[in-house]
Amino acid sequence: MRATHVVELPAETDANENRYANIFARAFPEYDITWEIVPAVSDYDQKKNLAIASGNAPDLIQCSKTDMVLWADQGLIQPLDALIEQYAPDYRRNVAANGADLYGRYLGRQYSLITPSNPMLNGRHQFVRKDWLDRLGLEMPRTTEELFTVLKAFTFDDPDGNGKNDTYGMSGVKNLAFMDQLTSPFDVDFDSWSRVDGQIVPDIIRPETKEALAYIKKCWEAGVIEPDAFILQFGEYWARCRQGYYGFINMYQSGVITIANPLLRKDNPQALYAIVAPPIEGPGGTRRLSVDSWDYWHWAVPVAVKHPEAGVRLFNYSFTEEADRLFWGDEGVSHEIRAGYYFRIPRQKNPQAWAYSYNFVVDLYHTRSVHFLIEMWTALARTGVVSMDYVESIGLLEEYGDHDPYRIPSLLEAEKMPVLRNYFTEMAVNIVLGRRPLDDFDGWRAYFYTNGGTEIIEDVNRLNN
Ligand SMILES: [Ca+2]
Repeated sequence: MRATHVVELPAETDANENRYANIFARAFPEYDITWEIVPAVSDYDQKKNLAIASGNAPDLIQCSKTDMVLWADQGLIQPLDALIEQYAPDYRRNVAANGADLYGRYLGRQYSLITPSNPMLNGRHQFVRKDWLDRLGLEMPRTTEELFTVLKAFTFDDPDGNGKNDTYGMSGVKNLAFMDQLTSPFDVDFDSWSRVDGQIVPDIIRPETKEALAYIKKCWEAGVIEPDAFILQFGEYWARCRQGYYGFINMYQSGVITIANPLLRKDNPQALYAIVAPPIEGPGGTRRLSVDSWDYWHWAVPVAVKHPEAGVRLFNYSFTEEADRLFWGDEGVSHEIRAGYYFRIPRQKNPQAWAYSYNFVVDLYHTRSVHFLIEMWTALARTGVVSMDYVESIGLLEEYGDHDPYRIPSLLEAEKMPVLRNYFTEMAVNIVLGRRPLDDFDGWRAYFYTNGGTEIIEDVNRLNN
């Protein structure tokens, strides 16, 4: 069988005679596997389209979501539902169980296998100033009521102890963005869609959004949200997060752990944005973290291949525990095991060998399972490359992450939704600021449905169910 992969191999490495290729060859002696390696994404675009259009496509072809939709429409690739059911138990356990496989669905069928990794590596999290909690003798808040109490203390009780009234409970970004700590407990994210009773609907029309708006309004009226919150640009918000003006922030984990915390500690060794764990629980018992797109690469199987199951099996292998171990690279070169734990060997000790195994783990092997990621970050944390917060943050995303079920963009949605979304945002901000009554939300829902919303929902569901 033939499989494509876009990756930059170390110099002078034979695509079919290297450690990576040999691992697959050993795992699947019944197939004669040929890897077709393309070093750059820019070259790959042309090559893959040429291959599939000429009927000379490999058995397993790496592609984008756009390719997948286009090729499925043209009948060039095959649905994989039955093959995944039969041949990909490890893929199902690691990817489908998280709902991430929905990215590969189109018109009710699974047309591609997907490689999830990005959001877990740098997901958005809610952080709280742990040192402020400690100074004021407060516990980590668990509910929306406790969160409200802490937000007030962070605004009015001089949590940084400098005698000045110069802090806020929290802030946000223009158009009610980056305020997940106030919306997630109500099971909504204003940018997302959710599956409700089998139908995918935008969160901004769900009744829970009205509850979330009531809570944001309450916080606003109590003065715990920075006055600029609804007009800040992302860059301004992030700059103020780094300067330590806010008690709660919503931010990408790498930014907080590797940039904001070290910066704050220069002036104050106690300063620490810690992950809010577990996430704040809403009145309905929901704990949720909004997770950005899992979408990375797709892998499709063309219609005319001899062994369609071979590509699916090969892909599934990447999710087995055996593969996790193998892809750590060579013991003594890329890692060592001490007391049962994996420790990364610093790159400086053996740059060439390490680079080779690094390519294995990071470039070739996109299809990492979640437990592998946790183990990888744990190992990096033990060797001091990152802090243990990283490990914790990935575990929390795995446990509470809510993955937007809306995967394939609808043209109708792209055309009509922005106008409706603007209407919602303006109304929502006015409700929070007290310029309009909360019950205007009910009128908004009616407006949405009669101004294209019904058709948008139908179209999105047609494409994604
Ligand atoms: Ca102060």
